[in-house]
Amino acid sequence: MESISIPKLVLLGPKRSGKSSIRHIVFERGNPNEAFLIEQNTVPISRIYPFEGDPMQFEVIDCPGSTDYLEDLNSVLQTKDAEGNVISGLFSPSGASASGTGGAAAGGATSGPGVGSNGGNSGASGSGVTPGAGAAGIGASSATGAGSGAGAAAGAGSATGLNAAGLIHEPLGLVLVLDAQDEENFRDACESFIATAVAARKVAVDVSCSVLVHKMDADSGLADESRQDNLSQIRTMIHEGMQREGLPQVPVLATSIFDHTIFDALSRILQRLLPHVSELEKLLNNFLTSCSLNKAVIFDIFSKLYFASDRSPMDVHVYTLCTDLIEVVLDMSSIYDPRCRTDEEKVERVFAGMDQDAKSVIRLSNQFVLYFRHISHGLVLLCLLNKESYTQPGLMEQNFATLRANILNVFGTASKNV
Ligand SMILES: Nc1nc2c(ncn2[C@@H]2O[C@H](COP(=O)(O)OP(=O)(O)OP(=O)(O)O)[C@@H](O)[C@H]2O)c(=O)[nH]1
Ligand SMILES: [Mg+2]
Repeated sequence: MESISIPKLVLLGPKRSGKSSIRHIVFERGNPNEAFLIEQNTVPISRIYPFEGDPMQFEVIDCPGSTDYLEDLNSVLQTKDAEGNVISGLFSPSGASASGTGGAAAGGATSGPGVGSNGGNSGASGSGVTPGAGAAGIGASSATGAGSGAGAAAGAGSATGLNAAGLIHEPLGLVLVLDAQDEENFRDACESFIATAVAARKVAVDVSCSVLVHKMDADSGLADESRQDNLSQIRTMIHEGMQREGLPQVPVLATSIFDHTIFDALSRILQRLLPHVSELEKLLNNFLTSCSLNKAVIFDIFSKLYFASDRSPMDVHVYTLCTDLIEVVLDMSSIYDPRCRTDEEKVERVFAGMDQDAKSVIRLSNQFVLYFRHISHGLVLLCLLNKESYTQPGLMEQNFATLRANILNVFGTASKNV
């Protein structure tokens, strides 16, 4: 089966920092109040979101808690031959023959089910993924079949242990999730992450890193002041580490599953990974000007993440208004349908009933109008505008028809380029 190249978002971090909660709450519409029920995972969990066939697909890999992120990355990014068989881990021991550029290095073992995305025994959208038995590994970790080799010191990211440059072509997002209360682990986790970023940039064409200082909420049991102190401590560690290694600075974002911050952070992170975001932003800017809008955003209706926005900054009030409207549309569309018991069923029914004319316009009690249109698959357009600007709905319809055609054109071009 031909594998599809889609961006990968890898969640790394110490045990219990909140990686699986983030995956479940954001990408699977989980209930934050039930996050404590989520079980610890001991193998990486890989899933494709939002849905099969969606024009803005990506893969999320939720790694088990650890402190050696280079090893984690090695186990989830394996190279495969033309038949999709795993032939090596990403980082081979230095003694192994890392063959030429673009070729999969032969250093690793030759068997073992794939981890993560699109191959091996574990389907891309399957549940658990088992670390490949044959992954070449780094340092002391499974050097199976690779012969001796000194092995790069785990976490050190030594170039001696790396395979050929440019091996990974799909955009790779590395996200370090830290528990804001876990002061003891901050330094080690940050250093291990920086070493991983150094190593990943040697083998992947397009890597972007981010740090989430997570559990920044009253439920965490830490006083607000201490949380802020920890946040600035982590910002300094990451800033200094990146500077030392000559790497570009990375965003360090405060998040919690109990408010919009985690959705906002992941929206921003995904916008750096997903294809066509800049084209979509240009189209939204033009639409905003031609219809005198205050804000125009493309959301994924299922996750409530926004994948593109006009150039004006997204603020929390606009985000909340937009996501409230999404909930209203989902509820109204499914209210009389007994088949809609779960959120997933609701969204599926909405898709089934949603055509290109699906639309909702809500006049708010202040001076604003909220405008909703379906674009394609789970993607919807949300706009905020002044009531005075909504005097010619016909013109807005016409402009939207052009916008939608242009967006579909962007996706059409996209699929040809894959
Ligand atoms: N207060 C607070 N607790 C959170 C938040 N996110 C997750 N938690 C809690 O943190 C605990 C650990 O969450 P998990 O998602 O299992 O953490 P993990 O990083 O996947 O853990 P491992 O699988 O061991 O690596 C759970 O009890 C969650 O309820 C948050 O934003 N705020
Ligand atoms: Mg977990």
